[in-house]
Order: sequence, then C-alpha cells, then structure tokens
Amino acid sequence: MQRTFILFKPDAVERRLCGRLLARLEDRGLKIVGMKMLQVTSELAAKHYEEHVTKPFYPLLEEFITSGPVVALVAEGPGAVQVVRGMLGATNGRESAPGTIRGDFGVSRQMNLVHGSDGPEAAEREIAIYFTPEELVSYSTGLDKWVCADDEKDA
Ligand code: IDP
Ligand code: MG
Repeated sequence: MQRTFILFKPDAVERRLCGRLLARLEDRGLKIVGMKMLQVTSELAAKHYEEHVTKPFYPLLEEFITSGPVVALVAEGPGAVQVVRGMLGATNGRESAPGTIRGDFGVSRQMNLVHGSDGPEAAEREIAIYFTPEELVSYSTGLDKWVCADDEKDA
C-alpha cells in the first residue's frame, strides 16, 4: 500500500474546514496512519518547499504557511499519491474543477487549503520531514477488504 503526505494549510484550519476535509479522505477509502497539529516554522517551510525556495513567490508562501497552525497527515491506500492529487485539483482554485477540494472551497492560487505530495519520492521525503517513524501507525481493520480487491492493492 502506498502512503502520501497531506497538509491542511493554515487557511483550512482558520476556516474550520479540517473535519470536512478529513471526511473526504476517509470517504474515499484512504486510511489515516499519522495525524498531528503543528505550527510550521521558517526552517520547516524551507525543507518542505525546497523546490520553491528560490522562486519569486516563496516569501509570500513562507509567510502564509507559517501564519497559523496546520494539520499534517499521512494517508495510506492503493495509489494514494495520485488519488489525493486528483482530489486536490489544480493548484489555482480558480482553475480547479468543481468536485475537487480546491475547486469546491476556494478561488486562490496561494490559499488552496491542502497540500498533497506530487509523487512517491516526494511523499517519502515529506513524510520523513514531518513525522518520526514512531508517530506513524500500521493497523488493519475489517473495512480494508472493502477498499479494493486483492489484485488491485499494488500501488
Ligand atoms: P501544488 O501545491 O499544487 O503542488 P506548487 O506549484 O508545488 O503547487 O506550489 C506549492 C504551493 O505554493 C501552492 O500549493 C500554493 O500554495 C503556493 N503557490 C504556488 N504558486 C504560487 C504563486 O505563483 N504565488 C503564490 N503562491 C503560490
Ligand atoms: Mg507541488
């Protein structure tokens, strides 16, 4: 099963949307295997958004992502990285399709509510930045067999 990193950004917490966002992940059949609330520091922001640090918009992104508490999550499921990216929609809320998180809850390019890893390597890197191995749990539930058939499990 694949794992992906998800962050409910400060706008999601500020707007009291965390419950609804979490419900969307659970409704899709993803299993939450790590979750915590924290405040992103400048150092953490630079690690997370390593690829964007030199970009002109980075100062605004840093200011935004450190502006209030966030909720960090690790979700597990078949093809979890791609599934979550699809649920997020396009980066700019104005261009995200209705039905996606960004397309249903916003119209901003920067304040787009949720981060999701853009590939399996990014997922591994980001999970390691935000979580220690002890903070992640492995468990099975009776519902697991209803998420997908045995021959679909390889992510
Ligand atoms: P993604 O979150 O859809 O992967 P990226 O291009 O990786 O989008 O950008 C990371 C985050 O930086 C975005 O989610 C958004 O919050 C912010 N961002 C992206 N482009 C801009 C911009 O041009 N101005 C301000 N913020 C931006
Ligand atoms: Mg990205």
